[in-house]
Amino acid sequence: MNIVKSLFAAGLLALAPTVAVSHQALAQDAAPVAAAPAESAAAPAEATNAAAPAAEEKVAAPERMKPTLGIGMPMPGEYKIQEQFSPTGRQAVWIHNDLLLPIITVISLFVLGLMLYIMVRFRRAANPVPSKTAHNTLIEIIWTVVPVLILVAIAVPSISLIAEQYKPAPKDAVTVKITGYQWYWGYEFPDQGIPEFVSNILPPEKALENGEPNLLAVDNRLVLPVGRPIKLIITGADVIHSFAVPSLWFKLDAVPGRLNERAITIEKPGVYYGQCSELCGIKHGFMPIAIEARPEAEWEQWVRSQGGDPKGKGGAEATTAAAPAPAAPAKI
Ligand SMILES: [Cu+2]
Repeated sequence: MNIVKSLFAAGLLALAPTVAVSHQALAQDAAPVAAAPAESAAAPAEATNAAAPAAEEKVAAPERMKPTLGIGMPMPGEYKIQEQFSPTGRQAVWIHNDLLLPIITVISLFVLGLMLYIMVRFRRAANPVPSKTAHNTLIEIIWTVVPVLILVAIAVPSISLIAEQYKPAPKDAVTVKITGYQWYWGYEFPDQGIPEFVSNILPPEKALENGEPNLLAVDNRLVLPVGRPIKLIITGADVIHSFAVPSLWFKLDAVPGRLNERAITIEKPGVYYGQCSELCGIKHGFMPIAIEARPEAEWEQWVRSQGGDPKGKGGAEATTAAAPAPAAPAKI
């Protein structure tokens, strides 16, 4: 009899916590449990309804832009800087073509002329007894001051160009995170909520079929708005790469563990090609860059087609909003 009593008591003891917990659980969940059937019944209907319009409303991406021959790409036999489509690019080309080249040409011709004059005028036959002049204060002042003035004339616009190139992006800039991989590029629009997508080189036959330059054409282009500041944040995932697009006057290293940043504004719609410009491994020459610059409305359409929100600061706000949430359990 004692054994039966003990077994019964043990059974009660064993079941007690389960019963208590289940009562507690029932008490706590009473309302949700009651509401649950209605919700669960409604849920599939809602899900179906939500899925159907989403499929219908899915925005189609704008048609792939055709590149213009000679624009945003190198041409055979070309020796000049590519035509520029950004304010800093035009400023840089002005410095190169209208300031540096004339100064270099004048100095080279002047030195060449001086040498020819000396070779003729002071040759042994014409000048058998050479002058022993060692110093001439006036000439020494001139050949010190004139080069200083020339260097200052070059320094003023070139330093202002450097400052312009690295000016921080304004608040309304579109942010793109660019990551260099061996051997392709990853693009992400954190504010628009577009997760990283990968951009790979197109095979030659596909590039030809598209009417695009071989070794520069890619499958997924980086689509950007025209006339709006764009903040490019660049990093590398494995080794150092370099994100370079000559016609947009852009080159910035993609260094693992570091975020390099530069702002850019593209002035005209078009396809602008570039390449990785840092020796990064065996397929370094096969990780091209293609930027498709579109008018704002078309860019917004593209963002929607990727499931993003063109106006959204989603990424930044979501991160800030989500930040206090993990802090809540710490208070308990
Ligand atoms: Cu690379």
